[in-house]
Amino acid sequence: MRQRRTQGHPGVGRVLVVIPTYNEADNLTSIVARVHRAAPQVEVLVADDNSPDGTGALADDLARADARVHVLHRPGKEGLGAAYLAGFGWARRRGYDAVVEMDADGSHAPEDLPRLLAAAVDADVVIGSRWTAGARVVNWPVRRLLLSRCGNLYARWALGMPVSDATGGYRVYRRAALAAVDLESVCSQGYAFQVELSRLAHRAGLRMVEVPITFAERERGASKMSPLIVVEALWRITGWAVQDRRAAVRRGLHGTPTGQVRWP
Ligand SMILES: Nc1nc2c(ncn2[C@@H]2O[C@H](COP(=O)(O)OP(=O)(O)OP(=O)(O)O)[C@@H](O)[C@H]2O)c(=O)[nH]1
Ligand SMILES: [Mg+2]
Repeated sequence: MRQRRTQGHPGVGRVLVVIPTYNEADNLTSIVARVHRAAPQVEVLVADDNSPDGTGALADDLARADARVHVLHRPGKEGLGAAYLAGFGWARRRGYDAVVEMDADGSHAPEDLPRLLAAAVDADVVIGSRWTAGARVVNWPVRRLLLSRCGNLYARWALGMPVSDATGGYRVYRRAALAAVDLESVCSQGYAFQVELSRLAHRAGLRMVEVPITFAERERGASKMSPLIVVEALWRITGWAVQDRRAAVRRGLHGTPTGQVRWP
């Protein structure tokens, strides 16, 4: 029997889990089933970039069987950031109270979702963190561990944000959080996309909370991580850091704030 839509998550309201996909046919069915086992009341939006492996058609099958599943078909591969922005817009137009970011590859355990949503009751942004006490990273090679750890230390130092895992992509944004940041100004794609949203949220004065997660290396399908994504993140973080320092100097000279965030 086709599942019906739900009434929402207690204390948070209607929740949409946005899952961006590119060639995730081996993972999609299981991740969506795990989401609904862990949190039956949430809805899922698969944002597929016309995956050549048929992930989009598979998502349509899942949506036909379950009214809690939706599909956003995009014409071609444009990167994680663009897929999430399209998903956020879709959620805002339909009045969801919170949006969750989750990878399709199983690295973000749906079983952690109830804890993230519980934290969202008193926060604007919840970050599932690999680098706070109680978190675990499973099966990652040392070079990936080092890259993530060093990248996050650099982002924290360069941007002055009290966030341990600014590159992490397992998050909850309450509706107020998405309204408070200027999503149209966001231009980055990979890891930098998560850092950029963290920075905008921090600058908007939003309540950000980190919850430890168990992060596992993907078991099926191919990673879309590339050296370009790392270079983009380093480049952009350094650019924002320079921008922030220049703005601080100008404030010192003229005594006027120069924030980039558009306030609601
Ligand atoms: N729609 C869409 N989804 C994407 C794109 N690139 C990556 N994704 C999805 O974004 C999620 C994260 O991508 P991964 O390939 O796992 O990248 P990653 O997690 O940074 O890298 P690994 O740790 O190596 O897995 C997955 O669900 C991908 O299918 C894209 O261009 N468009
Ligand atoms: Mg991954």
